[in-house]
Amino acid sequence: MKTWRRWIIPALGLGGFLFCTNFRLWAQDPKPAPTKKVEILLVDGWPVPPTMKKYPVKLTIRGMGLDLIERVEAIPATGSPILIKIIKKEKSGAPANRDANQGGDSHLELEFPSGMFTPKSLRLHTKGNPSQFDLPWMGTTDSFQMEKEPNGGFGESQSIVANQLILGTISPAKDVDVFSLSSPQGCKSLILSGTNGNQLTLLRPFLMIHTAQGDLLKAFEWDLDRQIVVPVSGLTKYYISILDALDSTSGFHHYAFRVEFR
Ligand SMILES: [Ca+2]
Repeated sequence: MKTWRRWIIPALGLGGFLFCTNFRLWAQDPKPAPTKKVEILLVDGWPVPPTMKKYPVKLTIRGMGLDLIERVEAIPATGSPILIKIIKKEKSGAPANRDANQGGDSHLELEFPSGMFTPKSLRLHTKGNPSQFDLPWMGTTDSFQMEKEPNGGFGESQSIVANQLILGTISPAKDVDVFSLSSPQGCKSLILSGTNGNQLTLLRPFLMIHTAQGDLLKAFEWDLDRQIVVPVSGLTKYYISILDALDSTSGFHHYAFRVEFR
């Protein structure tokens, strides 16, 4: 009896330990590996529809898990998806000292084929798991003007016209883009409009509007979704300067805006 008592407690203890250990292993085993997040965060420049550019159109997108992408399709407004060539896909550090949450952990370089189409969105396929992302393509009917460097001061400002989309990038380091335009007689307001929704840009635009005499009319940080109305009195020249509020620049610091007079 004494021998039985001497062994029963350690045996129960050992049994309990083995049960708990195996139970923990068993409980952990069936959990599937977590699906890696695939996300588009940034686009290199404003993605003008391929129908508006000289072919082939190249585009770099940055995001999370893009090195896992196996196939990319552009989804047109009508018709079948169009296969997009992947030139490069790899893990890479975020630009402009950003962390992966803002700048992604990987990038894809894409080449759009020739042909008349306007993508509405891009569909990215990882192994057996298509994920669809909407890229902010501008409508094909929009007329636009690309920024031309150098345009860093009043003296070398780029002349633009109202009611046209202006596309540019704050790069290289210390870049400032200055545009000039004239208001028509009788107008009372200069209206700046950006683009709605996801910008896919690192830029935090800081804008200044000056008169031809160099008087500062307005300086403001702009979220690009907000319409800005500045009272003006017609028939004069205005300068619009744009830079990054954080003094940060890269190929992913792009913008799009238009000016209207009323
Ligand atoms: Ca620039």
